Amino acid sequence: MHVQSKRIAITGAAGNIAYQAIFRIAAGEFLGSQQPVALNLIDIHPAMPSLGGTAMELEDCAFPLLRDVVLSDDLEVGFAEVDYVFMFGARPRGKGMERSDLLQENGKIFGPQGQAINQVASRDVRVLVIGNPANTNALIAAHHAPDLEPSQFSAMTRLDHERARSQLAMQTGNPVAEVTRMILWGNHSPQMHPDISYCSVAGTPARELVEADWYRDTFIPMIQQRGARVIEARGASSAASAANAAILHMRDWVLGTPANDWTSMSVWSDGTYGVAEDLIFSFPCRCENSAHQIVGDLELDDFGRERLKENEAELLAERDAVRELLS
Ligand code: NAX
Repeated sequence: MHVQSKRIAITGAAGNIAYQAIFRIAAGEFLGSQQPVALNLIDIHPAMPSLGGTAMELEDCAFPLLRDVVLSDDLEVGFAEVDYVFMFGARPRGKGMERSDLLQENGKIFGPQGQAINQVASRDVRVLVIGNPANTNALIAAHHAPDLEPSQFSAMTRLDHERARSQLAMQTGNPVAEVTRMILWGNHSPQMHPDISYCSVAGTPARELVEADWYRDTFIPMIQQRGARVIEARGASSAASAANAAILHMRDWVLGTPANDWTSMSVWSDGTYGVAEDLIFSFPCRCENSAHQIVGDLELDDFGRERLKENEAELLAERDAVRELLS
């Protein structure tokens, strides 16, 4: 039986995270071993020679599922009829650059990209923004795609979610596969809130397995600062783990979250948990057939509610800083 290829766009394709993601996607780790794929690799003009090298390596892998590779610095070519988009491309924070400058500079990238996706991508496209500040970049892209639903855009907090699962597994001496129902709330920033209130470890509530002090004073800051610790150690930011999380995020969104578990995704807020609408905010989500649903019926304690408010305030301030870039 002939199976039609799915076309996947990857921005920032000449960058570090993309280099860790592209080969895994071409090997079938995103859509499975029966689904042929075509890759549209997008970057800025000066990166095209380097991208040519990546294309040669893809040929040299002779991946059975890989049917086509397009390289482009033209958004209308790059996003034409794509089914899925991984947006890694972004400007790094330069020396002396304030967070507000970074928001502005990257906002200018994500507006035109959202517009091009709106014009030429598949009407069922699913978009994941990884480039920082990821949540607000995703909001800008969604605002520039009025013919699509805001729910077709998301930002990545999955790396933070997996970091939290892994540290809890190590602290309790369990295999990480036994850690379910972790929640990562809010913004992909040091303000993010990793929440173990509903987490289960090998069937036991996590709260019964760890001290409250360890959770608040050690675990939460460790997850919030993990990206910075990786940069200190490697001299470069997380790449393989970020690529892994991006593939997990998209795979669960499209193919579904496991039964009896959920994941954390930054998605358009519809007011659930009292979070202001029109923000891209990380919530616990269940997915099925490329649709996500926010798990909206969890009780929050005062501590959790305060952390959500802090994250909401930070994202509202980010939105205000790019107000003129939102159409
Ligand atoms: P790199 O600097 O290695 O790569 C970025 C790539 O984007 C470069 O090839 C650059 O030419 C390209 N680019 C710049 N402007 C572009 C445009 N207008 N269109 C297309 N491509 C463009 O960064 P890398 O280490 O790959 O990180 C990519 C992004 O992920 C960064 O913004 C980084 O901060 C962010 N991260 C987000 C994480 C998350 O959990 N959400 C974690 C990892 C990472 O820090």
